[in-house]
Amino acid sequence: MTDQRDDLKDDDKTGISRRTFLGATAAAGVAGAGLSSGMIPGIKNAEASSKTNANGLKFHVDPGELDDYYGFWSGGQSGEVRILGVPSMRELMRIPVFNRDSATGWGQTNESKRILGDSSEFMNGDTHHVHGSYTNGTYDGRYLYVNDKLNTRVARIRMDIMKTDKIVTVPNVTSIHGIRLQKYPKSGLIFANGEMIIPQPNDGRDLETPANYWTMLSAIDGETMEVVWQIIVDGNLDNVDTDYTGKYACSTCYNSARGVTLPEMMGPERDWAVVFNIPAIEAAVKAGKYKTIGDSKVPVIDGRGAEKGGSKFTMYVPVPRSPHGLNTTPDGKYFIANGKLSPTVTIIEIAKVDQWFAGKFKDPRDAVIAEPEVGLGPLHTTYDGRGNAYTSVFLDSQVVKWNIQDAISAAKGKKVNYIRQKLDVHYQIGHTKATMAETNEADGQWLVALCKFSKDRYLPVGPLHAENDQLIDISGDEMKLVHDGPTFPEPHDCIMMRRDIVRPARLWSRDDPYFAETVAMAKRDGVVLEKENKVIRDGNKVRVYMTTTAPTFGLSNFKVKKGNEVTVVITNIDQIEDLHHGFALTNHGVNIEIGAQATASVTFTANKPGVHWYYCSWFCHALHMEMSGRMLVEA
Ligand code: CUK
Ligand code: CUA
Repeated sequence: MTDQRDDLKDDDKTGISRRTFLGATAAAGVAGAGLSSGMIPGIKNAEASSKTNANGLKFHVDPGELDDYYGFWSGGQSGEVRILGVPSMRELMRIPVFNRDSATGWGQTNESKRILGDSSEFMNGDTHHVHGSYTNGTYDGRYLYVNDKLNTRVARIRMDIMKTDKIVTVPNVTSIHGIRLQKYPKSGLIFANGEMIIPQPNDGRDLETPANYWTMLSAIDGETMEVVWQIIVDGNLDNVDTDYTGKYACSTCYNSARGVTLPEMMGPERDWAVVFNIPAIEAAVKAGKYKTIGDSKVPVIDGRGAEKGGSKFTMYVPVPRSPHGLNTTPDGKYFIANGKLSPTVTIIEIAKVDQWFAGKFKDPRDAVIAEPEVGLGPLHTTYDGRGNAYTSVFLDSQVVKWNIQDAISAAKGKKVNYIRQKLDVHYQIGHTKATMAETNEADGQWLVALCKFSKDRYLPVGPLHAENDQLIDISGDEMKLVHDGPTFPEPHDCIMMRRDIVRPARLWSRDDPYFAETVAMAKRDGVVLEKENKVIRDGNKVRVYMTTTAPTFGLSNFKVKKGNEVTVVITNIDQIEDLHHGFALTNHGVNIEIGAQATASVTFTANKPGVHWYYCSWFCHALHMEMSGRMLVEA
């Protein structure tokens, strides 16, 4: 990993803040003049004016103050991931993943196209679930993983540079919805739910024979991002979570009738939560007891058999029909499935899952130890680490706080009210998530309600409304709504991570694998990227290498012929944190970001004879406007 920092509040690692640099160079009018001047204290804590609420938790983050948590939000139809500060709910950054990004050139640079791979033909995605990598049951700050429901992909984001670094298209399934990571000893495996059922293989056969449509859970290696095995199930897979020993994944599974129309899907009274026995599946794969489907080489295991309660790989726990969210309690004791159409949540005891797989009892339903009623339309549940659960109820537009042990006692006949509080949210809530809730360090400080609707809550902005991510203080006995946060549609889910876990780089490292292939290409061309400005002509191909340092490009012009395939490779040799340059080529749709110490490249065809200016598109210097050059295209 590249440059990492010990203390967020230190000033720039290089000892030169961007502010110092810009101020000094603006005065001197030349690059580099500010390098020896002193630091400007960048960040101050303004404790005096902090606002607290009735629970005493500070929710107002003053200018210059830092948030306590990083929030990672999926971006829904935008296909991206967003970074928010919590509790301020300030949006800090967007990470393009499956979308195209005009600011950074994601989807346009050669480096990003390599990562997008074959699927770079798609310009979009639909991200629902973002999760952080684990070591020993809690976040380790290495990676984020996110699904693409639209184009059946899973992407990984490196948390040091906060850029997408691998994407895999999952074979044999269509539409990846829920994803979760193995929590112990580390992730390990990424479990991805294929949602919709399709013929196997989906090559034109069985078009009119839905009885032959199936879907699968896929396991992806978190390091290589290769699909290592898949397992066929009865029904459609919705959401998934894992236990805290690395043994199980559990998915909600609807459409047990495997219908293809709504009435067919609504037929049965019960669907399932399916528990996957990971060691049993891995043993079968290792023993070669699998098949492959179509062109795919991925081992496929048969995990069907719901009518018998399951198989040695799967346990089908009956739950009320069309369940949705599935969330493991941070103590690792229970899987909780959310009823959606039923006003209940179903508590499955994981110790009983062990017993069932060991053959100690027959009916998987006996692993359900309580099914408390919480409200209308339960979608997702999150936890405070103090024994309370918080369930989003979509139809009631509420977050319902309830006590897990009390709900279990009530199911055993004890007269006890397990509901602690129902808080109105504004409104039509989808996911809800508490800080660190998906880890064994759930700390019960903040909870976010991701509301799908915000009508009447904000200034109207046309028929399309913002969504409303509401921040709720859960540190005390009572939930307190403290903040409304409008967001661009549609974050489905988010996670919130203590800030000490996240160690972002401040500058690129010259040996970063992100642009290693481009560096290798330069080497083949005999070009030293950090020093040389050179044009290499290779038949119809032209490779233009140049450095940038504020406020100049290494080449003030370069000449090509009409029809040349031009690759421009830029290396930003500035060493100043936050000092990016852009390479924007007019009338060619080219605009990419080059971070300090990074190399980025872009390839296009020069098909218009004439003079075409390129300019720096990221403000970098007092003479930023003058940072430009000409591409001369001969007829
Ligand atoms: S799903 Cu959207 S509200 Cu895709 Cu996690 Cu439940
Ligand atoms: Cu370089 Cu603006």
